[in-house]
Amino acid sequence: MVQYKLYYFNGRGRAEVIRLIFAVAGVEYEDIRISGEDWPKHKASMPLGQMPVLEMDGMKLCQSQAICRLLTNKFGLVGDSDMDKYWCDMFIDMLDDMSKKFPFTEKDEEKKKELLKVFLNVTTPEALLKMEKFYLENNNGEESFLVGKLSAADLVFVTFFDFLVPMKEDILTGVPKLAALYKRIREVPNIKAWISKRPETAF
Ligand SMILES: N[C@@H](CCC(=O)N[C@@H](CS)C(=O)NCC(=O)O)C(=O)O
Repeated sequence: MVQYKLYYFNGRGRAEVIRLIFAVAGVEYEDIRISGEDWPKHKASMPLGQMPVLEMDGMKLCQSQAICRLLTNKFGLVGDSDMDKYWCDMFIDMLDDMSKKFPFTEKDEEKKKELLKVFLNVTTPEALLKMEKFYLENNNGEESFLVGKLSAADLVFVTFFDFLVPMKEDILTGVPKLAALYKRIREVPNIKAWISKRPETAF
């Protein structure tokens, strides 16, 4: 059996999709959380001096999205047909575009507040309308997961909105089908179990 160790800070951040993949697949791993204080001691031992890092039978792998693709391919969470795989990647790219617009790096607090307002009230709701349209077209109007069966796209979606919903509770109100999808993903038994036991962290 492959031995997995996941190294990250004590937060969901860029590691949470990886944790959800393990939860859905029912695969054991060591969830190693390094404090900010201890990080300088570990930095040099990480391939790119950053985390998350997944250690697989002693081999340290970096870059969260590449790790996710490796695991979702391995555990069958990418959709069955070539077109489902395309849609899975396409939804992930859409979510990636949305998340890149979050003002993470803005240092000026006032400016950040303004940018965040636009992000939560304009930019993201507009992108969500397009996403909901694709979701319904792709599933012939059926209310299933983003590409029919549960896939990496759903895990990226739920992780992103677990981050945004506490900032704006009704962010999904304008897209009722995606709001229902968000709830449906969180009700998947292995996901629900992980969410209920994962450490409470700010982000
Ligand atoms: N593209 C990388 C980015 C990794 C990254 O920026 N990691 C941050 C935490 S989210 C980090 O390790 N920061 C500490 C440092 O750079 O010293 C990925 O997705 O894995």
